[in-house]
Amino acid sequence: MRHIDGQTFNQARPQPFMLSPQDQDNGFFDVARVSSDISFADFCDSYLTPEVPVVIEGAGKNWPARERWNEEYLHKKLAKEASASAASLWYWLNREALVEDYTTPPFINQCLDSTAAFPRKKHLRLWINKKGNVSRWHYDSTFINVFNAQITGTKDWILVSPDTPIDCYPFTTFSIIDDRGDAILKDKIYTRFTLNEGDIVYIPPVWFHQVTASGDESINLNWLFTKKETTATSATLKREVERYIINDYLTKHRFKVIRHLANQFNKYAPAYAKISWHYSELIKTPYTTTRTDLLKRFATEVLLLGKTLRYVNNIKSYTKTLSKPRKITKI
Ligand SMILES: O=C(O)CCC(=O)C(=O)O
Ligand SMILES: [Fe+2]
Repeated sequence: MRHIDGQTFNQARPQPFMLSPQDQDNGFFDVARVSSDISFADFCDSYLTPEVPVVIEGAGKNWPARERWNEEYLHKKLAKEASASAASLWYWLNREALVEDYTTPPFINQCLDSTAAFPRKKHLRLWINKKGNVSRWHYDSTFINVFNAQITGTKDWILVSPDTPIDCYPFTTFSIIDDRGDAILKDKIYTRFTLNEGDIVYIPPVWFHQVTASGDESINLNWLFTKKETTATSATLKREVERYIINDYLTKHRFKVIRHLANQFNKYAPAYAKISWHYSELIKTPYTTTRTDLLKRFATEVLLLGKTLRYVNNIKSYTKTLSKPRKITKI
């Protein structure tokens, strides 16, 4: 049974992720493109359930936001918006914010409202980025699914499949910055494309991405949700499950000192490194971990410390280049 009331989007068996590499020697594939009138059922079958990225073209072509939004306009609005807060790299908003300027496509509302997704309070992120801003390789933690709408400007995206992971700093979802440029894509399954004004990209859970603001001022709006269940079994999914189980074990450890260290880490680590899970239970996956898997994971992550120390200065210089959100002065 599939998609009854749109509430069972993970019940269907996914199709294996079929690539159509243009060159058998490398893993490049063209991102799928669909029109914005795609139905929720088709979106589930082709993209959401099998966790395949897709660009939804023209969804926002008539949104007033395209004309109205710039940093000054948004700051005036955010000052009056109760739900607005600044995070490390973006602003948080709830779903009632700024709705006079855009319309959420119906299939996105159905994803967010489905009982097959964990309830969440903060559904929207808003990014305001200068030309040239690079969000370096990472995947979004907590198995988040992202719809990223390009409101103004353009962004160049590279997405890497979770089946061909990129090394991250230990326990984080943030890739080691080692300046290898495109060499990082060797042996990866990936796609690259430009997201134009009015288009939305769907980023499935644990897909790696690097995003460069190529247009003048780039403003992006994201809708977020996490499915309660996935049928995916990628290497990155396994890592992510193990990260949460290890974190859970340490934060509930019978020795207070271990609980304390684990909690302090999560309190002070940068957003991308935190491993707290905010939902009622861990996402259901076909993957069951053994003690050996967890020990291996722990060892693998600890071994990455060496590489981390070698590149730690890269993080410092990189963070200086990011366009950070301005403080919101509430009125
Ligand atoms: O737009 C960007 O620079 C980053 C976007 C991103 O990482 C996301 O939508 O998850
Ligand atoms: Fe991201």
